[in-house]
Amino acid sequence: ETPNPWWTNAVVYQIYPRSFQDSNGDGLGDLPGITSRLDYLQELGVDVIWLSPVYKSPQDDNGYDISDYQDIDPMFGTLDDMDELIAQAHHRGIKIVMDLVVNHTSDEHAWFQASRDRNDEHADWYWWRDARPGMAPGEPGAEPNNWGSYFGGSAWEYDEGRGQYFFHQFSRKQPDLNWENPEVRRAVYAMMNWWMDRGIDGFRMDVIVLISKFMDAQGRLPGEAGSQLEDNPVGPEGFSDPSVFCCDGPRLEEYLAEMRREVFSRRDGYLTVGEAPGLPAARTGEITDPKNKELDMLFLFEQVGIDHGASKWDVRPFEPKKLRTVMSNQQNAVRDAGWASLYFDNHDQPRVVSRWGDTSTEELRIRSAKALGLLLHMHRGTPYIYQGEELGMTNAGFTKLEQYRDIESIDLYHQRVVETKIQSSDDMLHAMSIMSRDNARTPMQWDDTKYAGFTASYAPEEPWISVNPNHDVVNAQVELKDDDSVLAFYRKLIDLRHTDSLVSAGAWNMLDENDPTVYAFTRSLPDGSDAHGELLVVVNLSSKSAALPGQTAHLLGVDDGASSISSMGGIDSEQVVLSTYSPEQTAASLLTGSLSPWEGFIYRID
Ligand code: TEU
Repeated sequence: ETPNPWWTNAVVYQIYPRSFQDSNGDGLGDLPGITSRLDYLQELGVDVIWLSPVYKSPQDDNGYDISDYQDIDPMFGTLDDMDELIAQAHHRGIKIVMDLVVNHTSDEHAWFQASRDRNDEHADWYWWRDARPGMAPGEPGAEPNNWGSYFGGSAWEYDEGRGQYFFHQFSRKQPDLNWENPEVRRAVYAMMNWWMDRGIDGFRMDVIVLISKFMDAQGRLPGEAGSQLEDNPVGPEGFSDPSVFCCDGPRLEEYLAEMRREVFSRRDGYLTVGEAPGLPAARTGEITDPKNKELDMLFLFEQVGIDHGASKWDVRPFEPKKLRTVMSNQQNAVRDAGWASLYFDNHDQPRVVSRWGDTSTEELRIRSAKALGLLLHMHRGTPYIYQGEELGMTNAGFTKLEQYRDIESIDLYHQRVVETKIQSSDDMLHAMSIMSRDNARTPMQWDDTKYAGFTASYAPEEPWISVNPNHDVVNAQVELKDDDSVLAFYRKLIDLRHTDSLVSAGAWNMLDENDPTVYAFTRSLPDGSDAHGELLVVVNLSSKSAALPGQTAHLLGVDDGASSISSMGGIDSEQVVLSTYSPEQTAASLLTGSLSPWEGFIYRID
């Protein structure tokens, strides 16, 4: 039995550099700012930092549009600053994982600029296609097929210079690379090795499941003239959805295995996590099975889709049963082989305490932030903390279009409200206040000064996006001094993962799967292992009190009223390992069989 890899009991902290810490007063986060905050991260106890992109970029999609993979954008600093961050992080026992964005480059990348010349050696590095036969190039409707971009409009952009269209799943400044071309793959692997040799510890791979596209035997994409493959129907926005033809394509695992061989086969101590929008949980077992030597883990999207209707702008209420079903699928997919990532927050998702918790009072915000953190971290997998999640930071509270910065929110506002009138302005602005990616991108809240300590209060420049007004009470400075803060609670969760092998390695078993609001499960190791007993995790995911569900009550020996407790040796508050209330309050809840709002706890059963 090979020992579990180091990342099975590691915790990863995601930094969105633009919003983490500004060190030179330009209102933009930067690398020296991150380095100045490493002691905070070391004290929190995280093992790895995942850095969202800091490479040279026109910043059309906040750095996910890269124009030079081997240089740092001046807004963040220099390669020397990057080397210093790597050294200082390693000095504190923290690894650095960078964001690999190779499904697409920026249109300002030298490769793309060269590719615009049909005779250049880079001519076939992107997806170039002629206009539909019989149509004038550049005319509406002349696009090679009906595919739409995730950021609105057609997924095809006409390039006058080359006289052809190029494909872009994301913005028109993010042309998709042609992974069918071995030269593209070779160049990507060379760049990855250059970074690994520079001392980083792995990659988070942006939309990596989209790099292999479905084509017919002649290489024609679905819906293209003469293609054997039928396209999806055109939707209300006037375009068809390309995702099913670009997700988990026929050569994906071939490419992932090749990348593993070319970059990681002679290395150790690294971590690879692939972002997998659209990938069903069942595929995780294969792609992260160590035998297949592809990826260590994946970011799945089913849990961050449970409150989406036809689109994420069609917001549905949070239903704990839906969350339980999705998380259960993900846990079962890697029960025997492979590994799960655990996340609710990142730079693309609204903040979970606003999304699924309750921020109507400070007490409920704190309790629900702790409850959701405990729920996530106690599953089997590697937990990811997004900057500020450990503070219980909330959504931005924006009400006006001009407060937003994210290309996805702004471009889709125009597509849905102005161009196609799918939604009214009020509806879309309301949906954006709940779902926009900018909710996660307001500056990190360090203290209660004017700009929350993200940038100096005397800084010449305002932060690039507004600071949340609640930074006067929600900030690291105040929480570092409070043993009952969300921050202190996250530190305990991280410590538990480092010290208790039941948390990192224990099997996950669901309880009471039909309960509408109480989410319960156990973590246990096979008999004879070093950890004793099992851990019971119970979370009331609502702002109302809730009855202890049947299977859970039975496991605790409290299922037939208080009488049995005295005979069963009773509930012992000493066995409450962690609670969003006090151990004594939770012991009392178990005696009465009624959980308080957002009461979540871990109970050790010997
Ligand atoms: O996100 C991919 C992705 O699927 C997101 O666009 C997500 O689906 C959407 O934002 C939720 O509505 C990655 C990066 O994390 C994101 O920031 C980039 O915009 C995108 O890829 C393109 O690189």
